[in-house]
Amino acid sequence: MHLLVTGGAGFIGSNFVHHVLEHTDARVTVLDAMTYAASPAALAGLSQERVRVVQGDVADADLVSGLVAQLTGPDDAVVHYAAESHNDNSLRDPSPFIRTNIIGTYTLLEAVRQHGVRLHHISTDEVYGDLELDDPDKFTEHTAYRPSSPYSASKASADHLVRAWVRSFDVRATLSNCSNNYGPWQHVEKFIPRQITNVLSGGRVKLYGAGANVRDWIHADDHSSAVLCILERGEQGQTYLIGADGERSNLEVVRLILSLMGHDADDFDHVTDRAGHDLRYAIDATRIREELGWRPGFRDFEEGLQRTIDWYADHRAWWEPAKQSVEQSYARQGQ
Ligand code: NAD
Ligand code: TDX
Repeated sequence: MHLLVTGGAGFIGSNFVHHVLEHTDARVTVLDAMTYAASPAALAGLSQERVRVVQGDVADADLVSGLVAQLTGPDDAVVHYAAESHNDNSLRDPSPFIRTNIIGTYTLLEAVRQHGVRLHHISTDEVYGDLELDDPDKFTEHTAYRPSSPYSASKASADHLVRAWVRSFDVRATLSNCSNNYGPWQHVEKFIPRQITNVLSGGRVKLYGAGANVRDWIHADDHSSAVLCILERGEQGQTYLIGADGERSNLEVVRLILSLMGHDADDFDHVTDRAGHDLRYAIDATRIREELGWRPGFRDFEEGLQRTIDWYADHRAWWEPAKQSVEQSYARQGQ
């Protein structure tokens, strides 16, 4: 098997590359534009016989077509992670989100259509908008799309394009919408790494608004195992929601991080809330569990968080160069 993994130098894409190397005998080509969010270090030391890294833009039609044309085996596939991924950035400047997330996905769809190659498209639970805190129903594969931010609207657009290419052009594709990931190599702009590295660098923990917003946390390793499971056993044209029943309010997460790091759990700042801030995400992962037999490996969020804290404490040289400019940018927004 030969996989083309777009965005394979990012937080989740690089985790998937490691997962594939450990659990299959596949070869991997990574296509990544190496934006500010990429971590080439996350791919360092991997077998050069099995992993090739190509720096380039997923919206570059000639480049993408040439790479997709190399996927000639029956099980070969494109796994499409490449995206602009941070909501706060999409509120400051939506344009790269439109280009990468929408035009990039369109470019890839045209290439897999031309060459008859299978695609797995990586999406997010944010396409479904948000839930009330007391809503008994979680997101399912049948929930209507209701995205709130430029980021989630661009991901929703991409999902619609994939489904249209499946129906109109018989493109072989599967989709997955996953909940919030945490783990090693996540950029310090994101919630959990931001707070951990604030504590590690002597800064203050920053909670948007009152912190009542709920996210459904899953370890990136479990996202990767779910995607491989879909590649191996998923039904063409089908969508699978990926989640691990990890709902926590942001306030709970902040208090837990502070406690695990030996600080007073109330030693944080409330800062300006995010515009249009989604209240709650929650995934019902019944389909992937029952139809494909997938199960998450991480059962204890506290243990996964402790391991993540230890990882950031051990990898200062990786995150420190980005930390100051990220915090300056947040400070300009009162966050
Ligand atoms: P990330 O920002 O850490 O990584 C994105 C990667 O894509 C980077 O390596 C970047 O260089 C690359 N990239 C950006 N623009 C590109 C372009 N034009 N061409 C080629 N490569 C480009 O993001 P992530 O958190 O790893 O998310 C990966 C995917 O998973 C995204 O599609 C995201 O929407 C989805 N997702 C993320 C989460 C989460 O919690 N982080 C949850 C569900 C779904
Ligand atoms: O400093 C912060 N303080 C804070 O309270 C930051 C950066 C965030 N927050 C809040 C906002 C959210 O309610 O924490 C929550 C999580 O924020 P993010 O890490 O920015 O994630 P979110 O906006 O939920 O989106 C994430 O999950 C879905 C990923 O970034 C997306 O790529 C994915 O699609």
